[in-house]
Amino acid sequence: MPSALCASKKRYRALTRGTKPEAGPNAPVVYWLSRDQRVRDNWALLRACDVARANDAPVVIAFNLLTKFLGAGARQFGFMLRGLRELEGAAKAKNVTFAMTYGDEPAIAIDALAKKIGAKTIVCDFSPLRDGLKWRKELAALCEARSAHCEECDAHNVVPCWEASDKLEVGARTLRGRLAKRYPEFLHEFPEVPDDLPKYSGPALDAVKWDDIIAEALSRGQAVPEVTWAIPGETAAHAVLDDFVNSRMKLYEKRNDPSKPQALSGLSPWLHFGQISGQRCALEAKKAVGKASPPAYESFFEELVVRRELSDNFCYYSPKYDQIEGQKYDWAKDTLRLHASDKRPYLYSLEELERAKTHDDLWNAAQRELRYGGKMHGFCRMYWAKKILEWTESPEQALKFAIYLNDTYSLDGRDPSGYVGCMWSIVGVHDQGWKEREVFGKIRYMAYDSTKKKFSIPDYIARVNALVKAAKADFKSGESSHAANPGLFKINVPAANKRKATEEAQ
Ligand code: FAD
Ligand code: FO1
Repeated sequence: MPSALCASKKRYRALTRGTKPEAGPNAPVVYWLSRDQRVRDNWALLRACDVARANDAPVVIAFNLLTKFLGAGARQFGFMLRGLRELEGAAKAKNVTFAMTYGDEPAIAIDALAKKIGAKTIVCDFSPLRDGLKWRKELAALCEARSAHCEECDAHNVVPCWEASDKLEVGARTLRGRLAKRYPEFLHEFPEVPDDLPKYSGPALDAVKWDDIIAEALSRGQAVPEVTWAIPGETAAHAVLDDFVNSRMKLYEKRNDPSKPQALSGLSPWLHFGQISGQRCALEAKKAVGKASPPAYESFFEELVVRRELSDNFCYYSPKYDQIEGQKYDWAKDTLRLHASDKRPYLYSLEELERAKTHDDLWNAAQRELRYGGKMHGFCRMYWAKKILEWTESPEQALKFAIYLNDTYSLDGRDPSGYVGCMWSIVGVHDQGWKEREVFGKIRYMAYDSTKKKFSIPDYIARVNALVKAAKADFKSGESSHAANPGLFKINVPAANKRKATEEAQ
């Protein structure tokens, strides 16, 4: 038997009871790909390959296309589908067939596909969000009913979420040490996907009509159009990582200055859709540490691994992760309740917020960056969410509005880090109590006057104005201009990966 590619058995676990992985030349292994949309550096795909290799079976990657997902529009569906189109080609190069199913009942669709092709083993990737958990549970029940085997493999986190901790962590302080103990076991290089797997030769699978499904998704979600600067897919993701670790990580200590956006990696859209592995980013950053400085690398690692994996921990162990009750600690819920009827200095409707019509030029710029650029600077996200608490009728309304705006406009929204970011800002999750004040109670406050001492607000506003102008021009022309990228970094990809060239090639 070949040695295992997914060497650690702790990365995956069975979702069905009383079954074991079975496969054969006429019984392919299905990898149901959802959160980790890549071929390289994907533990779930590697696990599927292990089961296949041990049984001389082919691997089929199945993706179920939803019609709606947490408010995503053309911006996010376009990014995802264009990335998947590239993935289909990368999978084919490894003898792995890509199949698409459709509709808002993914468990039923994936199980039907598995039955059709005679698959008795399905490997899923992992998500701590409630819909992802529900889908996988439903699929496991369907598999169990026909004695098929279903397992999940955490391909998103360095340390699998359930291995990192078996409980809700207080904060980064408590998770950091737990993760560090497990790096020797989990933070290592990835093997290649083998290219000698047998080719799938079962019942014919429908070819994916990419142009049609992309056109349909864009038309359905046209209220929030695509941002053309963000080149989707694995190749672009690696180009962003390469540019960051080799040329920009040295700036990372300036990450809290929104007028210097190149200091941030800009990786979150690709990480969110799993077009790149967080573990790959951590490995490459470590290799490039000599080009930056140890503190820059360490701060990046802290955000990329500790904070990101803390978000999964929160959503997994706090099922109400997007509601005030999701905060476990009474001090925060009590203080918000006590100040719920405090007079707000301003009150804005959702529409006023959405259209950036507040009295605050910094807040309006941040909202415009989100709306037109598809990604808000990390520092501004905290200020932006806290001001929504200050200017809406209640903490419940503030949280609802913040999550709605983030999920609707951000490429990286609908993500554990987004729910935790909003919960940190508005509900004090992973934070401590601060000096009590109106509206916020003991929740940490951020003031315009102190923020303006930290960076040049006029420089940030000027940059966002240029971004909005470029984004509007791109929208008309279909071009992809540098100034429209909120991170102002270059994405060095072959011409074929660029938007216009790709479409002309169709
Ligand atoms: P970098 O600073 O280069 O960080 C690299 C990676 O580390 C990020 O891509 C991300 O995966 C991770 N990371 C960085 N900061 C955090 C953090 N505070 N918590 C968890 N992971 C982090 N992040 C999202 O991915 N999606 C969201 O929808 C989202 N919404 C947010 C909303 C609010 C109100 C707040 C306060 C934060 C939110 N964040 C979100 C976290 C963070 O702001 C973004 O991850 C970051 O700005 C992404 O840009 P970057 O990749 O250039 O960041
Ligand atoms: N995952 C899917 O399996 N199918 C989809 O159609 C799909 C759409 C989608 C749109 C926006 C977005 O941000 C993510 C999307 N995802 C989709 C991925 C989804 O986040 C993951 O499947 C999560 O694991 C769900 O909890």
